[in-house]
Amino acid sequence: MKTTSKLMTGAASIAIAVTGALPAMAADKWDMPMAYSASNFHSENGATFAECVTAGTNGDITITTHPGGSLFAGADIKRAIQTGQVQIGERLMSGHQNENAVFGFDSIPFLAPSFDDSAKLFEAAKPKMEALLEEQNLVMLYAVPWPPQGLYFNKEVNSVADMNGLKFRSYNNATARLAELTGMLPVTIEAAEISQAFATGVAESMISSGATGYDRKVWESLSHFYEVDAWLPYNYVMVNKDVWDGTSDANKELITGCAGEAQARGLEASKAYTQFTMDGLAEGGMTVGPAGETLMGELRAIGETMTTEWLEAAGDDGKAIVDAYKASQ
Ligand code: PCA
Repeated sequence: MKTTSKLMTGAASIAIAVTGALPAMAADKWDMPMAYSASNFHSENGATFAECVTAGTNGDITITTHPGGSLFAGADIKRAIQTGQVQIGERLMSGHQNENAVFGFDSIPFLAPSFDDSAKLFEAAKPKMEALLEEQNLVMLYAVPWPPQGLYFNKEVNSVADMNGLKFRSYNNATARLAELTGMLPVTIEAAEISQAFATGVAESMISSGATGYDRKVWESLSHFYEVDAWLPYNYVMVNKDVWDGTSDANKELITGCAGEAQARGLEASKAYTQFTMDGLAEGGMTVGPAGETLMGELRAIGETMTTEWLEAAGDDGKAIVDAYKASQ
């Protein structure tokens, strides 16, 4: 708005002189829905990013975060940004796997089970992700992985047979498929809702990070966390492309700088939270440790099935991502 007023045409200046009306000088207000609780490290990171933008643009752009699914639930956040109901927001990237299998590149069991591997996989996938998002009127600003994914249960589990018939909370297509292949019953539940789901028995197990179990205090209902290191799914922050295109170059540069800092800070937080939150689960009373060899062997076989299925569903784009990742290793 400020730029527009400076560049105002002569005719507009005359109109103002005549009517006495001032051009709107109101700062841009961006609402940023986020699906995870305010205390989660992604949400804290997003709040710091928002402050960085608000302070750096001298209030030209004010970003207000809305964590915990309080403005839009996770599943609705991307559409809200695409359609301009909000300007910016954060979502689990693999949550879009039902639109296009390629979005699930980060939820392929055992393909990239460490922070280093997952960073390489993300770099391999990034150009395709950016192109896909642009087609959907979205611009990715930064992305941060969750800690490695492990299995939660309300009993000791040593093999896939022990999982048979359990109600399993899923958060994307890959987790629902994992449930099917292990004889469990998938039910999709947002992270913000899981404490209640476990307390009421709607779900009895899940795959997630130590961070999510810790945030949601799942030790109140669950007893075991098995480190499996299946994959590290990404959350990302995206902005509506029309909003982005309408942002001044100076502000774009500032926001890109804040996003770069958020990406680096988020990665460090994710690493630090890996052990911190597993310790927290143990302090809460859970049995925490690596999955046994039998279970791991069975999960690896299921992982191969899921990899084959994903490559079929994701076609040439999926193959190009996996090839680029393998070449970077
Ligand atoms: N927490 C999120 C996604 C992955 C994770 O570690 C969740 O459980 O919804």
